[in-house]
Amino acid sequence: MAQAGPVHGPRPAFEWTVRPAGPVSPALAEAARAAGLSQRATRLLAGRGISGVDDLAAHLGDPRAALHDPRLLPDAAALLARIARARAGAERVLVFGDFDADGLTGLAILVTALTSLGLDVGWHVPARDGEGHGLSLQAIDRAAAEGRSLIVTVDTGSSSVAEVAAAAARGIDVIVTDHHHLPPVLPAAVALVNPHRRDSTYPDARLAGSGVAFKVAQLLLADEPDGPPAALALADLAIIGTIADVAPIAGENRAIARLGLARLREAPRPGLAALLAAAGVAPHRVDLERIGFALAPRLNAGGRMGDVATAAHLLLATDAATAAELAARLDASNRERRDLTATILDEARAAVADLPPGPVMVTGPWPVGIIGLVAGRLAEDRAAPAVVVATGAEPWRASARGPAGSRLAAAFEACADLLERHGGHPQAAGCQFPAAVYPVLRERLLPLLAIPPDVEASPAVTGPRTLLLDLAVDASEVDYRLLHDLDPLGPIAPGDPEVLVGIRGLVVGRVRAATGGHTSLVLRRGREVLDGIAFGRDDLALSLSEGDVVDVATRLESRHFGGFESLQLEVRDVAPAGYLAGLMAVPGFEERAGAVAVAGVGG
Ligand SMILES: [Mn+2]
Repeated sequence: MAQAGPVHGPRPAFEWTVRPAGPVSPALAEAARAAGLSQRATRLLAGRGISGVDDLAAHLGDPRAALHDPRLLPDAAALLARIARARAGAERVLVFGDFDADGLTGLAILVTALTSLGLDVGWHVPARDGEGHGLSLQAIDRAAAEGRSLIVTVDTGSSSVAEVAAAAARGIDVIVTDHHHLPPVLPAAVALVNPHRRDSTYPDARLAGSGVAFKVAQLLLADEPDGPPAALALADLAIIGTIADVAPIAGENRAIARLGLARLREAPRPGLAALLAAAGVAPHRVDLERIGFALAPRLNAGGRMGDVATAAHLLLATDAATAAELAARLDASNRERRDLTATILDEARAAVADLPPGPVMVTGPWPVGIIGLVAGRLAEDRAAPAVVVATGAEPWRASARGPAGSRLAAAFEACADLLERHGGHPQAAGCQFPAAVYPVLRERLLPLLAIPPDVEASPAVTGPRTLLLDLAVDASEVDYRLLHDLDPLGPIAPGDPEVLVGIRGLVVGRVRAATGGHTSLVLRRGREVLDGIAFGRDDLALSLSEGDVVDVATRLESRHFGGFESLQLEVRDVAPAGYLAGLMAVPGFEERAGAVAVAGVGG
């Protein structure tokens, strides 16, 4: 088992832990066998907590069975009645979506669904800098100018009391579809479809704005010819918004994830196919993480760079040529956004360089779409809350980010008398205020942002970085059967522990630095080689040498290239050979990880 070779090579950068396999009851073993799972796959699932027969059915069964009846949405009947009236009267409709990836994908869902009902549908996305959050008066003007008598909002509108009233005064009805928390006074909308309504009996309130839009599409198309499958085919859009909004991938969201991923991998719509190509992601390799770091930022980039319409046009594109052109434009916006973020980050870092440790507040004439990203990086740099203020236009807008233990939203709340608007969470919040109050605000806010010393010292904030491995195997056991056994563990949401394998006893062949701060590796097992890439680990190119015998902590992927398929390792960490054997030799490990589980499967 353990490699007898010399123990040298790099120390691991992380502390590795092998996840103990969960208990496999005879009933689970039987159900898993019936579902075609191997014993190893069953143990791996049990290790991740899927250890009951019902859990297994929900995890692997038909995702359509996990979707709830859309008629349970609050105001479903009122919405259907108003849309039926719009169809009967050949009314023109305006869909109003928020400018982020959740709002944009939700907008594309409802524009598609309403258009397929034969309605004349226009759309409007508010400018991030000029129109802000909520239904905008500009959109109402536009609806009036275009003769549209019904506005349907997506991912926004629950707080738009004045705007809904303004629309009504001009003879325009509003249907709100949203997932944001509701204020005490609700807008007088024809329908207010929000699963967070106090009187809502909808079974799962974790839907994102695009998820609510997806459910509304199911509701609208339920009785149309070919309507139900057409509604399900919109799950690819819904999952992008769901991931971008960091909604939990559980319950109905997980069903949307499975449906959406299948569609993205097998038959991506033209706009998404073009966006994947621009991001360099092959459709069959799309997973939730790639949606989070490749698709969502590109959809957001247009809005951040002052061009909100491109992303919506892209999502609605019906031909590949148009889609490719729009995707290229968004990709350029994304690069521009990255460059601009880097420049602004340099400016902001310089502004705080000489300040003592602790919370900071910096100002600059920066785009509102970027200050949140900059605040996040500053907070990371300094391990302390950071507030970044955009001073380009009155009122000033601020974005705050902080490490665990921060109380950002509460600090803003305590200064509410100075603020025009504020909101958010403990670790991410925002506000807006007249420039004149800045000196007073700064003086009051900074002490409120300080994290108490006892919190700062807690291991949750400063603890060692760990890698949680789903299993450890010998180098000879790495094959397509292993990849196949790992597959049922997904889809994994960004931020959740990824599926990692510890591989014992590989020999380093070629190792070289790759562009972008990565290391490319060739790892040998006997006469065979495995290709590996270690993203963000340029240190490995220096610390590894040919001939080193190592253990690796890695993701296992299948790569298609030139008509061939091969296993590829996405290496997270490297340790000297024997490191994994040492972990497994801890007393009691075998019992927890193997013996009990195997006995269960046998019984
Ligand atoms: Mn949202």
